[in-house]
This record gives sequence, structure tokens and C-alpha cells, in this order.
Amino acid sequence: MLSCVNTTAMTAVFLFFLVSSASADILSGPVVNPANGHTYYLLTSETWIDSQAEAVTLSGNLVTINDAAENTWITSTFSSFGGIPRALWIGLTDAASEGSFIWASGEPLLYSNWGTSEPNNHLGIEDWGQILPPGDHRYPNWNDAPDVVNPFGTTTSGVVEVLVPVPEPNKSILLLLGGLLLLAHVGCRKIRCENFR
Ligand SMILES: [Ca+2]
Ligand SMILES: [Ca+2]
Repeated sequence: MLSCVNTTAMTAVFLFFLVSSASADILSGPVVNPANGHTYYLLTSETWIDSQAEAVTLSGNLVTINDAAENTWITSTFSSFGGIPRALWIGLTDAASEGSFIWASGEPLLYSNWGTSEPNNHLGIEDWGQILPPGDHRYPNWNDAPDVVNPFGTTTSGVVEVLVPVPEPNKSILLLLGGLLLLAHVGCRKIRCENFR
């Protein structure tokens, strides 16, 4: 019984490291899209699933592209980041049901921008949406790709969209807190002085 428990625990620890060993980091951002006020991040190269996991830790999802203007803003902001032509993971997947693409955010699929003859589920393993990279003749159209790091040998970064803007410190609140701390400090000194009279 004990050995069974130990084996289970060791498996859990192994799985934890297996899952946590590959996580995407922030390469750029937060960047606010002035057209919708949403916040975006560009991630380091990872699989679609690991990039989506990182997006959730940032309180978002891999990007939901709602219209051509958002597609253009994303590609002009991120597709050539750092002088490198990048494919970009977007929040589309049909892993749950082949041929039925859905957004990771749960938003309805109202706009799509697939490249010619895509999505084609090539070799039966392409369930994960990306924007093709600059240099591909179908850029900035979309493709379905396998869930690997840098599919087809192309640097591929996830784009995260967070619907609520990252709050900036409110200066008036900071001033008010500073004032209250000053008043408290002066009050304490006064009480101490009166006690020693
Ligand atoms: Ca969006
Ligand atoms: Ca494809």
C-alpha cells in the first residue's frame, strides 16, 4: 500500500515538472491596442498549449482576432519583433472537434483570415491556429499548425490578449496615502512628546 502511495506521489511530482518545465515567458509587453483598449503580450517560443497556459497566468488568453483591423495591428506590432520574422500563435484550435475551430477565450468566431487551402489539418496533426510569418506569400493570413515549438522551423511566438487594461498606479490615491502616512507620523510624534512632558 505504502509503495503504491509513493509511486503515485512520485508520478505526480514527475508530471508537475514535466508540465512546468516548458513555460513561455514575456518577450514584449504589456502593449495597449488604442483601438480597443486591450492589453497584449508577445511570448517566447513555446507550444500553443504552453503559450495558452502562460496567457491564463497573465489573466488573458491567446489572442482572439475580432476583425481585420485587429489582425493588422497584431502583425504590425509583433510579426517582426526584434527584427525576426515570426509566426504568431493565436487562440484558435479545433483540438476538441476536428474542423470546428473555436477561440480559447470562448468568444464567437465571427471573423477569419485563413490562407489559401487552409486550414488543411496536414498529416492529421494540425489543430492549432497561427498567423503566418512575414516572408510567407500568404502573410498575414492564418494557418493551422502542429503543437510543437517553432513549427516548420519558423520562430513562433504566442500573442496574449487581456481584455482589462493593466491598471496604472493612480497618482491621486498615492498622494492621499502619502498624506495619511505623514499625518499618522506627525500624530505619533505629538503623542510621544506629550507623554514625556
Ligand atoms: Ca480581440
Ligand atoms: Ca495547415
